Amino acid sequence: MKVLVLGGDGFCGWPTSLHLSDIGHDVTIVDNLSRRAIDLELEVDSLTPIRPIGERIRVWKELTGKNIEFVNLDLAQEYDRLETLLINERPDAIVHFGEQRAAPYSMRDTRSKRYTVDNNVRGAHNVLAAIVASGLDIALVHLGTMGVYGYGWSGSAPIPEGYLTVKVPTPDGDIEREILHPANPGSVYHLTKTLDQLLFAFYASNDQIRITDLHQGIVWGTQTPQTALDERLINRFDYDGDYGTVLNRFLMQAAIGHPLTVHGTGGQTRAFIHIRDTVRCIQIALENPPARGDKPMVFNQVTETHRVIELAQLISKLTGAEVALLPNPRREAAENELNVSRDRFLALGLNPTKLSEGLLEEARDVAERYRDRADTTKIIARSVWRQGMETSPDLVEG
Ligand code: NAD
Ligand code: USQ
Repeated sequence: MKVLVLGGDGFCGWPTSLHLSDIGHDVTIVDNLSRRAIDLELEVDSLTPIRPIGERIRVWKELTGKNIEFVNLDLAQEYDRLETLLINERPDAIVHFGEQRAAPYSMRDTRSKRYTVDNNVRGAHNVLAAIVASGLDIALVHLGTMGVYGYGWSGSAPIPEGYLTVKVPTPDGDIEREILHPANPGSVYHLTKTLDQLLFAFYASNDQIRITDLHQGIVWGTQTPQTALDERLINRFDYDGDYGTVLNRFLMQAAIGHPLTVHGTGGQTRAFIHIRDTVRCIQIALENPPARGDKPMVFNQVTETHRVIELAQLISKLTGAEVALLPNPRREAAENELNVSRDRFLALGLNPTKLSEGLLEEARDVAERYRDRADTTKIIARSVWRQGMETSPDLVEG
């Protein structure tokens, strides 16, 4: 299958590109390298030493004989080039990772809010419009987020995969309707994913585009079998206050002897998935597209749920790290339950990597190994959801 991987230089996109290439697909990465530019803007670097995209692709070819093409293109700004690319390349499928994905970055200031909306919503719409303009039957797999559902809705009932069946009272009695699960985003970034959902619903209905939206939980881990082949293929590992996600941050903090930065009480329950399972899920989604005319197919791409404080305690037990309870810079429920349906991927053969299996390997082979590359001034999350919520750096530094 010919596959375009949009955002294929990023944390999820790079290992997915290698995995798809490894199993025989013809992969072209499309990326404007904006994530690398944001590292420069934030004056921070991946904990792991990631190589330039050209070198990554050359090394992959040297080691495996397999070719990956790269196109430097801005999905949000360069519509005409995108349309021409689809017409020339005639891909069977597109996997769309190419969005600004950090909630804290999206809440930093007015500029980053506007950038996140412009980049993500325009990019997603350009992809859809270009598929229609190409006249080709290209299946689209998009990376959404568990955060579209929010964290206060379901109580003990599991969050369904995308859609809810509701009863609407009418004078003639109740009628049943299937609707998109109500959106409840917790950041401007998460808001863009809820807007994407409406774009997908429209284009699936109006133009019969085959669309799969993967509501992924927080990805942890770094390496896949392919990125581990050579250090020059290593995946990125974000640990800074904007892009670092909670579990990888805790692993890195433990490795350098920094207290684990729990926001609030740590009663927030979130969904998690290992990067090795992300790439398998993308493969499964590509192999099982919806039919033309179907509504967007939604999968909840998660394998486990945990409270933040439980993760901190687990890592503290493994490593002896201290746990620090910090004022929460975000506006989010202090505690929540999270019960998620995730039957589809399991039914299609996903065999998940458990936290209990992957954690030690990650701590030893990545966090410990590259600990000297850490810049400790970048650890505390400084982006606040509202004025006055600043985390005092004195609590953990000095
Ligand atoms: P990332 O920032 O590491 O990668 C995104 C890539 O897209 C980067 O290489 C970036 O340069 C590129 N990009 C961004 N805007 C672009 C544009 N306008 N044109 C071309 N390229 C562009 O992020 P990631 O962690 O790999 O996440 C990938 C996708 O998965 C995102 O859509 C994210 O919302 C989703 N997701 C990620 C996680 C996670 O924990 N990392 C969890 C759930 C969902
Ligand atoms: N948290 C801490 N301490 C930290 C960092 C985070 O307690 O040092 C808490 C946060 O306050 C939050 C939870 O951990 O309650 C998760 O934060 P996160 O930064 O790990 O994840 P989040 O901001 O939700 O975003 C990440 C990805 C995003 C993806 C999302 C999936 O960056 O792209 O969409 O996970 S989900 O959370 O399921 O919506």
